Amino acid sequence: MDLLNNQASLRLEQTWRWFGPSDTVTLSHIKMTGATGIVSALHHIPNGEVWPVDEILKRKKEIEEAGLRWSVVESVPVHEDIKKGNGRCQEYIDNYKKTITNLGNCDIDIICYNFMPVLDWTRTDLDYSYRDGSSALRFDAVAFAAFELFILKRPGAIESYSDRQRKIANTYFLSLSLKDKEKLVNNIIAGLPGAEEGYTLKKFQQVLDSYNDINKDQLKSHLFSFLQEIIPTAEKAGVFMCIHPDDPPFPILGLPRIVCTEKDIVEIYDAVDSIHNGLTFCTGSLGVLPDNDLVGIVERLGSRIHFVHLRSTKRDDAGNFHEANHLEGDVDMYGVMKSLISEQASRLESNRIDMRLPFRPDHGHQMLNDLNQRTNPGYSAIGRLRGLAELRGLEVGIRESLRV
Ligand code: DNO
Repeated sequence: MDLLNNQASLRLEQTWRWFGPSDTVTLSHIKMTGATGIVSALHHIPNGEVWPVDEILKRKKEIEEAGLRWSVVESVPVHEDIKKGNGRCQEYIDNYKKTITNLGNCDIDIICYNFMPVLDWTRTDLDYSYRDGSSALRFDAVAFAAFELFILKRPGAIESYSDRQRKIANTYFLSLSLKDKEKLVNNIIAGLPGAEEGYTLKKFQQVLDSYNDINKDQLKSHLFSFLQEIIPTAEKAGVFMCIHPDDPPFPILGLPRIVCTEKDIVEIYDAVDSIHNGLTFCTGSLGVLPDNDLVGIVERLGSRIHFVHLRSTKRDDAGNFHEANHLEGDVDMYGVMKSLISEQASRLESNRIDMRLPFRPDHGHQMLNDLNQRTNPGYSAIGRLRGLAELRGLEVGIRESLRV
């Protein structure tokens, strides 16, 4: 059976993140990858403001004219006031609801978001030399410690480290040139692609300070109040909300983290028991914690997964990790893919509206001609294309062997 060309056969929807008209990987490039869905956001709209219908439709038309579908919004960012439950929190929640309604009215029905304080995803090294000559993203615990202890000089950072860790970080710090230090600061606080905020060092510490009185339980209760407000709106609009896990999935910079484990996800599901309150299943983020049973998470919580990020990470015992090739590293991609296929099959059986279950190849190494291009870290064309091709092959292979 020609699964690739058989329109009737069920497949996970293959999507690709596009950062809008300024992205050097264009819609016509994406078309050639075989992806059919676009994952995008209106990055030009300031965080907290309503996304107007005409702006949404303009972007949608551009995507459709390229023969693609705007499949998922990643992300409608959550304003810091909502996470902190202060300032103009209510106004921003009301705006968020309007954006959900507007997107629903434009037939865009999956919204990914995160609830990480201050920073979206965090890495220390954006051009780690991978063993095959490509360049990868990496989180180095010593470099991170050096940043907060000796560059940012965060009050309270000292308590987060043992004497030994501080000594190692200090030796590392002393080995850095001025240029290396600037690069490290930039990698951490200037905002990785998709993050809507970038900071100067001084501003960064002020923003961290604004979380001084917010512990894990408070942050959680702010998320739950947010969900209680927005999920009824999402239900009415026919929109599936899906929270992205914290990346990395452990506390950094003294900030609380609340979306790291299966238990966290269960609590979020329970906070508002609705299919519209779901998860972006990111294997790369969750996979950094060895206790996270990725296949089990899909088996147990899969019915509320609305969007999937597939990538693999490789961790060591010292708290470092780097991004591996999609079928290597610590993630059991075969097992994950198999459980996603079976989740999709059960949606087909019950004729669920959210049957397409979009995934995207998340991040990718910079390789071949990527190395000569200016691309968003993690989002080069060829590295992701390799990931997509491998994942697509894996899916077809599993379906063929299971005959599903
Ligand atoms: C990183 C991305 C994140 C993600 C947001 C979702 O590559 O996975 O930036 O988009 O955290 O809100």
